[in-house]
Amino acid sequence: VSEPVRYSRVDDIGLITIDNPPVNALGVAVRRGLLECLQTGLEDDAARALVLIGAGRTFPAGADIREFDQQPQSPSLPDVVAGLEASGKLLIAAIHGTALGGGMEITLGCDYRIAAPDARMGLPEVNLGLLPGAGGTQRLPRLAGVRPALDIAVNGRPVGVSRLQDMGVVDRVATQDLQADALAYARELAAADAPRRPLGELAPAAPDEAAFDEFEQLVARKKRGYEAPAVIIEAVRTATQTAFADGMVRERELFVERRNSAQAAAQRYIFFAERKAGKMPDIPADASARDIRTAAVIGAGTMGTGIAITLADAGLPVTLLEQDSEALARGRDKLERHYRGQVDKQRMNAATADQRLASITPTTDYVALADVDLVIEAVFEDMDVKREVFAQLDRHCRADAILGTNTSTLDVGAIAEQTQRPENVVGLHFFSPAHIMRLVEIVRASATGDVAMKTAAALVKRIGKIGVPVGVCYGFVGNRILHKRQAQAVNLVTAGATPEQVDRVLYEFGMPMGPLAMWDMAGLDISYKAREHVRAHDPSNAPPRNWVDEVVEAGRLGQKTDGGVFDYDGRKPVPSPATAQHIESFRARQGITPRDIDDAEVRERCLYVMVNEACRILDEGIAARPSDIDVVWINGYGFPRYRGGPMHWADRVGLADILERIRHFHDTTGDPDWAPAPLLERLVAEGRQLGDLN
Ligand code: 3H9
Repeated sequence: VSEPVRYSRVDDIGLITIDNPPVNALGVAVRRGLLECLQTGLEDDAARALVLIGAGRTFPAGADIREFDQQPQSPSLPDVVAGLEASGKLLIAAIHGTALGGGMEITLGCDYRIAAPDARMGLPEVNLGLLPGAGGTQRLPRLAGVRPALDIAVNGRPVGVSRLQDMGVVDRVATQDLQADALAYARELAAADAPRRPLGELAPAAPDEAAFDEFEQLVARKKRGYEAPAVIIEAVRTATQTAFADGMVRERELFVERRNSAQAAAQRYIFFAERKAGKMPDIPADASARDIRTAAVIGAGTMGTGIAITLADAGLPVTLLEQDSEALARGRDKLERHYRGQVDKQRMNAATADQRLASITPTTDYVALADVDLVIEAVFEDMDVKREVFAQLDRHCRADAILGTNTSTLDVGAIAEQTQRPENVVGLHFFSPAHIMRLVEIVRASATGDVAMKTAAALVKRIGKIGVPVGVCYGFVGNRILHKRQAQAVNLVTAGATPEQVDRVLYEFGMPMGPLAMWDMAGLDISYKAREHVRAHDPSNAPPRNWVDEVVEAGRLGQKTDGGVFDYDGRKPVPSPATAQHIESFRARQGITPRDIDDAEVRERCLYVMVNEACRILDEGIAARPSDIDVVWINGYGFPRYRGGPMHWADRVGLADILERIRHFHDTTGDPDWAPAPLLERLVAEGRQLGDLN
């Protein structure tokens, strides 16, 4: 077994190398090895200074997150950093890749920092419901000041070398080989008798009330419901008030409290769930993804242009096809507006924007697709239209090209049948706006081949999104569950709740917006048309009429008509007297006397119905594992990450309690949506949890 940390000497400089693939996480073996190698280096009389570097792709990307669910083992990371800081020799960190969390904190225990030009550093603990716990909240403000420390630790986003230099975190940038440059730098510092620089010996950081105020407001506005950000601010404030040793004690207390919190457990869980989501155990390892060098998008509407932007931003040349030149020109306008906006907001320089735009080639001719590797169709959601597109694609595209459809409701298998290559047809369900939302459901029809699935998954990862493989059913995983929740929102109002109450309860639970406001945003007419379609063509499955049908028929379609379920004050939903009228008259005609509905019932009905439907989805094999459903709902619908997703949350509530309420709602409403899912009944009978199926 190779040692995860090793010591060597290059002429007169000692070199400590951390070698723990894939990301040099600071597990217990690394922590022990670090202290041992440090000792060796200190005792090595021929070493005038020591350099600390990571092997492989990165400097340590942080603590080993898996250890947070286990008994802590010594030495702790704060002790390791303290050991480095107390070193009797000059210690230089040589940083490449992503020095994150504990990785960045280790560099703060060193005297000097040299970085590769494309290195990044950050404190992403906040994303795991934690605060930096190895001195980051105490050393960084002392080194860089309160504002940069808050920026890095509260936002949790890694920053690049030029900003790190401005902050005084990075002292020098490597010009050629990092290791060689770091050794030379160490030699230079030793020759100049450069002073050691232990940050822990500095006085408290200068307070910056304006920065504290600003970040407190930011947290209230943008991190609603999350506990860690405010704790990070508190820890940084401590760094301005107390001696270093006391600050470290406080940081430790806060860290242990956070590490043991339900939010941190949920956020850890979802960190690994997102990485597991793309893994498809049923696909043999020898099925390899096809190389994708060029792509095409069919349809230049909102979805199509969003997808084209995403592909172009990932460096793929894109052909964008529309049926006529007017539609194409409108699409082109959208793209231009988007990239101009990026430049205006300083997210991109003009040259990059021009280059991205130039990498999207508009066309109206399918012949232009003769040589593309992958196509994503994003035309109007209508089976006949899609069939026609796929017949064309089949005629013009290479036989081995992968053909994706962005349908959200149609049967991917039926679309695939239009082609001579159903094994190369796959669903790629993006969420709107496609260039922002991270989720893509990768839909596998019965004929979809392993190679198409692997290729789609690789592409989704490459464009920076999270792909979740799902099976074919109406609405796939996300929207199928959504429809059940929306129906409960409507039924709750019919029974006596107000739309405001339903939305408030779900907002307070942590959803970004209530179910009814969300519907107004999407447009009430879309689901209305779907209901009417079933009523006309499949009367035995016809959904009963509801008050939302009447709101739509009165011309209130949502935000786009300045009112739907709610009226709008700008973009803020406010109670609508017109909707109240529709609800009242609907109830009267149905002979329903409204009753008082408490918030607990709203919450239970909207959320437990999701759990029940998710269990059906799992039983049918539409989703591979409960954690995939959590990934879908967090990244596609804004389910609060700190609750870990509906499945993780359900386990915390207790499946037995949930099942009891589901039975109660079934008995009292007779609604088939409340028929207990067999999987849920089995799990409760066996005393197991959804998490056991991951
Ligand atoms: C911390 O440091 C606390 C301290 O302040 C205080 C302590 C007292 N641990 O993401 P990828 C695995 S908190 C364990 O696919 P990429 C990952 O699961 C930590 N495992 O690669 C995956 O495994 P598999 C603060 C980890 O290139 C494999 O590595 N640090 C860890 O897309 C590859 O990962 C963070 O929060 C870890 N820390 O992205 C950083 N990190 O192959 C978390 C990764 O079996 N990590 N793995 O599926 C990241 O953000 C990304 O992994 C990184 C690479 C950007 C580094």
